[in-house]
Amino acid sequence: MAYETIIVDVEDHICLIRLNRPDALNALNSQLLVELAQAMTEAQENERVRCIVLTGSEKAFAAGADIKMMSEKSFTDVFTEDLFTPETETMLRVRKPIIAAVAGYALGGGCELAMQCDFIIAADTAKFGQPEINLGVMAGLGGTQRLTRYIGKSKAMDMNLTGRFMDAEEAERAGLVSRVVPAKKLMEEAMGAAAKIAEKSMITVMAVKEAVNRSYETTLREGLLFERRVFHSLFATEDQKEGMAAFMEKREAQFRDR
Ligand code: CO8
Repeated sequence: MAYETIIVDVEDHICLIRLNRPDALNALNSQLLVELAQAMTEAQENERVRCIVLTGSEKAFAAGADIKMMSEKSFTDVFTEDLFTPETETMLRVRKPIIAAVAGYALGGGCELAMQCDFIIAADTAKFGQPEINLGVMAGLGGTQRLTRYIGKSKAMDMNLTGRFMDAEEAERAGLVSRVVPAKKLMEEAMGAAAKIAEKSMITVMAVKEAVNRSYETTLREGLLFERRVFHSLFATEDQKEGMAAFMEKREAQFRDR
């Protein structure tokens, strides 16, 4: 499918999706989110794709939801259309791993979109924030919920109430991002991480993603039981036999996703 607001490339088992509204610092409007949902669905369905990388530009991952688009909307409008919800929920159903590669601004809905990915690799230029309070609104796609779980109440309150930006170093310290790299190395690092994941057994990769995500939805006891049962079930796969045999034979495993 031809897209206008994103650029999609599939190469070496990795689907790279670039947000592409440079004039608006990749602000998220309905078209972009519909196209992103479509690209994510295609990546999920494409058997060649084993990992997805979502990125923006050097200046901005995304500077938030499109303020120009939202400014004329009424309560009735946003409530009735359930603004952005159907589009963004598609991404949560993707079972393949999604890495966010963030340089520059990841603000408001941009920070929330990055948090919907499985992990975030940040350039040293990255700036995260939930500045919606400056617009007389608040976060609506996870900025008060996911962010609080990721960085704790105190910092989440600080970010959401003052609207201040957090640089990459602070974001790593707080646990929002998994690693920080020089901006020039961002894509190399993100694609390298995706390539590493692409080498693994897809069944195991999807099981890990499901189990980690479960930890946010359930009690510790239930989560541990879920983890243990999924661990047990992986012994039904050929890839478990191959992975353990390869270790003992001191060779690389050849996983076949079954
Ligand atoms: N929406 C629309 N246009 C934007 C946005 C945005 N969020 N951010 C930047 N732009 C546009 C600017 O208007 C400007 O366009 P133009 O040249 O036509 O005037 C262009 O991008 C470049 O921006 P600036 O000139 O402002 O660039 P600077 O380098 O001076 O500043 C900043 C960069 C600091 C990122 C600044 O642009 C900024 O503060 N942007 C807004 C950040 C913001 O408030 N984001 C939160 C938006 S609200 C939100 O995300 C809610 C999400 C929840 C949705 C929930 C649904 C359920």
